[in-house]
Amino acid sequence: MPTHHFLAFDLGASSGRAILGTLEKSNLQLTEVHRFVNQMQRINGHYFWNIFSLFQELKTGLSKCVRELGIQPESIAVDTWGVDFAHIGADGMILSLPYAYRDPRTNSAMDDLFQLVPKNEVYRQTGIQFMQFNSLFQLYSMVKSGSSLLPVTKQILFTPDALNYLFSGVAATEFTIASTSQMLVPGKCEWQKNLIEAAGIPLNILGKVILPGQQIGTLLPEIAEETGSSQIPVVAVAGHDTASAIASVPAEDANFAYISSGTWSIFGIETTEPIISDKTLELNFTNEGGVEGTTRFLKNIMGMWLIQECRRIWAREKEYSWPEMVELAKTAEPFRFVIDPDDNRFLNPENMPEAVVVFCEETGQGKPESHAQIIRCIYDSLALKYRQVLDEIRSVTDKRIERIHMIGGGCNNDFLNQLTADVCELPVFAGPTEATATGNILMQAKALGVLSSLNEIRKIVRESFKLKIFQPSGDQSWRKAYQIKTSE
Ligand code: LFR
Repeated sequence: MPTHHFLAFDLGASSGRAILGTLEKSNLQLTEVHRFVNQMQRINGHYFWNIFSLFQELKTGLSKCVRELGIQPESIAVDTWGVDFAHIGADGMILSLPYAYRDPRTNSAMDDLFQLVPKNEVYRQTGIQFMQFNSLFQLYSMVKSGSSLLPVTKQILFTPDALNYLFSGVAATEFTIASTSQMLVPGKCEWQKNLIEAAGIPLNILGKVILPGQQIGTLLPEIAEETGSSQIPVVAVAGHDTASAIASVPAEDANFAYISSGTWSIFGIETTEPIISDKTLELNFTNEGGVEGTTRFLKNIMGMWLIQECRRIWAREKEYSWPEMVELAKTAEPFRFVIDPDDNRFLNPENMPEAVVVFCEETGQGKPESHAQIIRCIYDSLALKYRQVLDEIRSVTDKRIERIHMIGGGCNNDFLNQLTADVCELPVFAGPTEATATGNILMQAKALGVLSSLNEIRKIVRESFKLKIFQPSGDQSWRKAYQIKTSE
């Protein structure tokens, strides 16, 4: 097999990267070509993504790959966070900066929509976890507030689709990212028409949904010229970052759960069919679309966001590195303070450490006084939340779960990996760190006919990356806190 090169653009809520994947036989090597900061922009009291500067950064990534590394990739593909979308006008222009999902405009949108379509009905029709920022509620809030943007929108494109569009001129809507909208029929490339119409959202702004793993177009000539690239294929991979990450879980069999650990901790299992019942509604599980006909049955847990935000606030006085924060946590008493990481107050507070302290005080636990105690509280609470979600999954499926695959940037955190193994009482297999870019790259290889199946993708991941295994230590000190937490 000749050597193949693919360029992945992986955008997260706090950073974006261009990563080159070099595939030689069954060995994949990654090279970070370009990295840049991403940040919500606060404008007129609202939060937006600057899609135009993001696009510029992606072009820089491609140009560096071609001009500095001297490598012409065979294709490019984009993955990003979920739910957000750009508005395309009748003349094909992107009409505004896309709103960012943490914008408060959707604060009451769920309750408002449930007046029109009851909550259980929305769940039955979509199988998606209720989060106020799902595209369904974003769009409904625009309908309700009489947005001036919606009437002039010809089509919406989710973030990866919008970037693909800027690269290729082709407006395609990819299944995994569309599934985060809460507007698809569960497990299908089909819009849930009645729900969309009941919400007053114009159906004609939603494009035909296509499966991941196919070429949608080629690089526009002017972009090829600007970047020095040839007119290579633009591929729709699993456009949702989490779906790309899960495609690269290095599992040999099906008996695993995964945690995709980044700004969010995404805890779930892979299933062949959506699981939708009164119980999964009550527990608020989601059924997002995966690659090759799989469903991602999972829960979004507010993950490293809590740590990132503490770090941002404390940086006004003291800048901590990530490892320093972990070392600090180790000095504090375990399981002394516990929060619910998914409490709404943590979604976008002005001051995260203060929000954590107030939660502890209001729940009668006293007041964490030091940074160490706050960080320890967040890590302990995440591990306890993982255990809770694991128990919930076990209560709704009979799937065997023998180990947890921890993937994504957060899997470098040995402390949290061990804590997770202890509290979940399962071995934790950590790696790959670059799960999302890996899934993106290997799906490009599949789209171009170099690879043929998800099994083959996962075999390459196993052979290319070294995993670290954390065995449960048997320490039971978490149990008391877990009992208090689950009987709240
Ligand atoms: C992770 C992620 C989650 C999604 C959240 C918001 O980056 O994509 O899966 O729920 O961001 O879109």
